[in-house]
Amino acid sequence: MFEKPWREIDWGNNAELLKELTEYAPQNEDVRHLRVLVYGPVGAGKSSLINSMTSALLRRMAIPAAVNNPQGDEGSFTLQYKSHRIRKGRGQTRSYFPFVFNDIMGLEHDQNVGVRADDIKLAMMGHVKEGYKFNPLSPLSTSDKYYNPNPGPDDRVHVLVLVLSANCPATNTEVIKKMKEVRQTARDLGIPQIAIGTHIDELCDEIEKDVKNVYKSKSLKRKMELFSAEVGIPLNCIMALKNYSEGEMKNNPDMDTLLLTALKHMVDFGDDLIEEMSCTANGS
Ligand SMILES: Nc1nc2c(ncn2[C@@H]2O[C@H](COP(=O)(O)OP(=O)(O)O)[C@@H](O)[C@H]2O)c(=O)[nH]1
Ligand SMILES: [Mg+2]
Repeated sequence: MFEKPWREIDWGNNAELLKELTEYAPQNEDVRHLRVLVYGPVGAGKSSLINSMTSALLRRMAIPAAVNNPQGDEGSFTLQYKSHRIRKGRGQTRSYFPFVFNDIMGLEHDQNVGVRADDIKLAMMGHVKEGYKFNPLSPLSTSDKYYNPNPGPDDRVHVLVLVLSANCPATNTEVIKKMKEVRQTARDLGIPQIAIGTHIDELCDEIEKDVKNVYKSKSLKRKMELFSAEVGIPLNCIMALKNYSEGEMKNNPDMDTLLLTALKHMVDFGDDLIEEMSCTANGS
């Protein structure tokens, strides 16, 4: 453990983060919601991340929007393109947060399993319609009814989030190759990128005892540096957090701080792209 954390986190300031996230709205009126595309290997914690950020925002355990059911036929292997929204308020005042999450299993070393890199590209560009079931063996064709030929500004992806487990051995070279391809595409499309390291509690006992130790752990820092080198995402765009998994009944404020901080980064990054899009549209 380092004596001092190598990254400063504003613990105990959830109210401010919640306020900023609750008040957020895209300034571009053509964009109803900011779209976050979450990808990564199966089991990394993508569905859990969406559920955990929902819990952190609502300050209560929420019925999972992205159900993770390893036994069920849906389960982690679902290849359907589906947007997850987060409900804000209840009854008469019911509305949704202006961000949506899409979750795809994109990084399997077995090329017969995961979503294809060319399909991830189509999703980033907004060409994939809700409900499409990805086929690992063939890309979505332009004649398919799930192909959207004219994506609107909120069909496209505004921020790309790579989820990796910190508790995994070195990443497979095929997977790294595919990640690089996806990352390159995102860069060409001007889509900002963030990486999230999950399962940090399983990597380090001190983090398991207290998540506030996250940026004091030497093993986690090494792991994040390794991620950064492997996937080519700068260290300052990689965040670590612990997801809620089975067992928790109540929010943990420190876990929420990490979740909300990560969500705030996603929204800030995505909003940069939305701003840029409106400048381009206005010709300025
Ligand atoms: N200990 C721990 N378990 C996690 C964490 N994130 C996810 N999990 C568990 O890892 C398993 C896979 O998570 P899931 O969200 O389904 O991964 P996905 O396939 O990427 O959607 C589930 O049993 C989760 O409860 C985490 O941060 N810590
Ligand atoms: Mg999942």
